[in-house]
Amino acid sequence: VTTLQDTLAAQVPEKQKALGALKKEHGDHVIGQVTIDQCIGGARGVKCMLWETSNLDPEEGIRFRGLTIPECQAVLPTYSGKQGDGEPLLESLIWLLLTSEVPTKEQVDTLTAELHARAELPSHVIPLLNSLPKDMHPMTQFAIGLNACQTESKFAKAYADGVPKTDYHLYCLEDILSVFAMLPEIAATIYRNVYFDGVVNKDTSLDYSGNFCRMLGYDNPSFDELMRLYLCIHTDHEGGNASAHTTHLVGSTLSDPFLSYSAGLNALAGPLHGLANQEVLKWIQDLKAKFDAEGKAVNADTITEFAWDTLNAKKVIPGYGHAVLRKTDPRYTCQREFGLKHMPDDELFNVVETIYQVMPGILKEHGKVANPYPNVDSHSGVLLWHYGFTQFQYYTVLFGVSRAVGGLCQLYWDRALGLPLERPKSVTPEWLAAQVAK
Ligand code: NMX
Ligand code: MLT
Repeated sequence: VTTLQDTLAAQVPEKQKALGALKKEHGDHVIGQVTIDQCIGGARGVKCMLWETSNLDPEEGIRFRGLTIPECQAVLPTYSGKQGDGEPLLESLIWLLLTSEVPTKEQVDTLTAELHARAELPSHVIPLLNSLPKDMHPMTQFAIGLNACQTESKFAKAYADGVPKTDYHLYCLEDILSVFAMLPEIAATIYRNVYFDGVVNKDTSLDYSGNFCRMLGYDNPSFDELMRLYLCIHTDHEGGNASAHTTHLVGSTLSDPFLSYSAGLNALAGPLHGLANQEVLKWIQDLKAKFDAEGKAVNADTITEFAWDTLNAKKVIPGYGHAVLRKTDPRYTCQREFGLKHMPDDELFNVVETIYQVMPGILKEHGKVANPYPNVDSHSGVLLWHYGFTQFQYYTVLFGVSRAVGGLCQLYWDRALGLPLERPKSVTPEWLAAQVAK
């Protein structure tokens, strides 16, 4: 079986050569322009970052190394080993994002074994997590836990030992695999500490996601499948999203992968980004509480009333809108399909369906949003809730376990391709005014 390391070793020189030639021959080719709107408005649409692992089309949504989500579901190895029978394994997506190749089940099994073998946390980490206040947000605990694992960074040690920059990617790969391997136990320890007895049980005869479910305390094959789907679809969303961009930016200083992705987690913890999945569940619970108290049903009319209350209070509808997408997020669609298959009669699943029927019309009438359709976060929480995973303050941690894969597979290529420190130019308001006055 060809290992992940061998596959990458064969690819790196070719890619270095191709990128070097493109830069040398066409380095001054213009690929865009920047308006004052974009400069003030969060750099929407400004093309200034190289991203290997995925690309986001506003209409079609995400492609992982050229494959849509349904294509990944059709070709990537699953737990049973049969293509298309169940959800892809996260390990198969790691392989695809790193190498751009669809792995065999045998290759995926070697990666599963390697991740299990790397999973042991440094001895100071569990005591540290146990010492944190239970009311500290799980995302804060998660970033602390990962930062604390940085003592194990082979990249940081190699840099301190003076290895040549041409070898950085070898140590980066060591670290990113270790980060993937360590995240489930950090995440599960936080979940078990905050909501239960603190005990984390493992089953390493299972794949990455299945073992993670056991650590969290769930033993249900249908929930394992949900976790596989969940972890695959949240991995990557091209480079500009705040968590991936942060990881890339911090990594560009040659901060190691542990520190770089901890920074990415802090970006993910914002309510306009990953925390939106928590906010969606809170919104639905608040909606239900309000109309239960008034003796009214949750239906299209009451949802419409509640949505306008939210908008008139100058708050956002969580789970709707997107900086790039202009259609329903395919990550929403595949979760909806999972719900139709596994829980068609679930109460909250049907509330989300009704929200989907009315919300785009409301947001169009409101007239401000560029995209009135749902994003990934609009659906993820109710699927978890169905299995009894109701602690919605924790939901973003699951997103964080997954996003490590996109952010860090790219970080590997950042180092392999020798990408430089990221340092765009800022301008003052006076400079902008002077441009217009010219
Ligand atoms: N509800 C109400 N207003 C909205 C919404 C929404 N869901 N989405 C955008 N707007 C407003 C936005 O705040 C802005 O208002 P203003 O002019 O007063 O500043 C206006 O519409 C134009 O914004 P857009 O250009 O449509 O969106 P932008 O690219 O700036 O922001 C989001 C994208 C995702 C931050 C925004 O749509 C949003 O806040 N959505 C709700 C939070 C959410 O679901 N985030 C999760 C995104 C996915 N993820 O996992 O990261
Ligand atoms: C993501 O998955 O990162 C979000 O959809 C936000 C984004 O792409 O900007």
